[in-house]
Amino acid sequence: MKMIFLAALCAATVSHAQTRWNLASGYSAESFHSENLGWFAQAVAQSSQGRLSIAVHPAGSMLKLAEIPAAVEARRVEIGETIMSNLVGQMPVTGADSIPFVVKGYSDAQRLWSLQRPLVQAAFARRGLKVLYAVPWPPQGLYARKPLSRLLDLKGSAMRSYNPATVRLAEMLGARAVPVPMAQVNAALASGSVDSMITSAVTGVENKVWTSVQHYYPINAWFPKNIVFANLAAFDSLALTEQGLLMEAARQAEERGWRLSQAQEAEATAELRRQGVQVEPLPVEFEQAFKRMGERFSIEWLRTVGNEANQIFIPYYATR
Ligand code: PCA
Repeated sequence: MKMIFLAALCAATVSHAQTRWNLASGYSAESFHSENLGWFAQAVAQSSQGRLSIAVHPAGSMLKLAEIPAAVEARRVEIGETIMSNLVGQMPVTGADSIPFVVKGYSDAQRLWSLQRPLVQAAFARRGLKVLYAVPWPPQGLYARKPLSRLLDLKGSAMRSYNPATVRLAEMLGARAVPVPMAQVNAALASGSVDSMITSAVTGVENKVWTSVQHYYPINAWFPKNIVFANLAAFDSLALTEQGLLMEAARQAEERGWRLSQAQEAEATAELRRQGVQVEPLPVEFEQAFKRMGERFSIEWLRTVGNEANQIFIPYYATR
């Protein structure tokens, strides 16, 4: 009898216990992704009435971007955010995010994510990770110091890279890939160590690129997503109610994040213009040559991934 009473007491204590988690992100605190992480943490704290609280550590203040996935796997931090396509080496299916010229707009990006999500969830689960939500960066455009008229103009230039896909593209273009974290883009452009780069309008604005770069070609090359994920064992150790509240907050943060991303695309492109950056389409021949290169890129990726890639792209093109 005493035993039963004690067990009941313990259970009651556990369900009222406060769980404090940390969340590591490598992107700047001002970025819309980080703002959304703050919203997510607050939503969880509110809905769980403080039983689960999440402290957000942006801008690499806890862990650098590249260190985050392994740290969450090892449960050194309970939640992490990374750019999904960075994980293509360990989880090839995440590479669907940065195949050039496949996704043409936000609704395509949504469709891609809904097809990719079950495979991504399974791949994360195999590494002991629980997917919470994913939000895209605005579409990726091409920035250049000098106006571009043909693909060859990029040959021999220094091109900033931020994931394996941008490294491979630079290679295909005959350019030199220079890895630069997002927060150091401005300094890299100013020092002349980078001549061109593919990234979003919003990243251009955050880095005030106009001080060294005056040309932006909004080629909508791809819509890479940031993914937010928890250590699976940590997730499983939460009470079922908290698990549900966490997933509900994640669902809402995902919806909210997609809306923010889309709003940022328009605002940031307008800001680039206001700051004197010439925003214009690529010359037609350049664009065609670039798209052919994109096709070569996708064939390479399809070959390395095989069947899982078909599971995404056969329905993707069938429902277009
Ligand atoms: N900004 C991030 C990733 C994609 C983007 O738009 C960066 O440039 O590193």
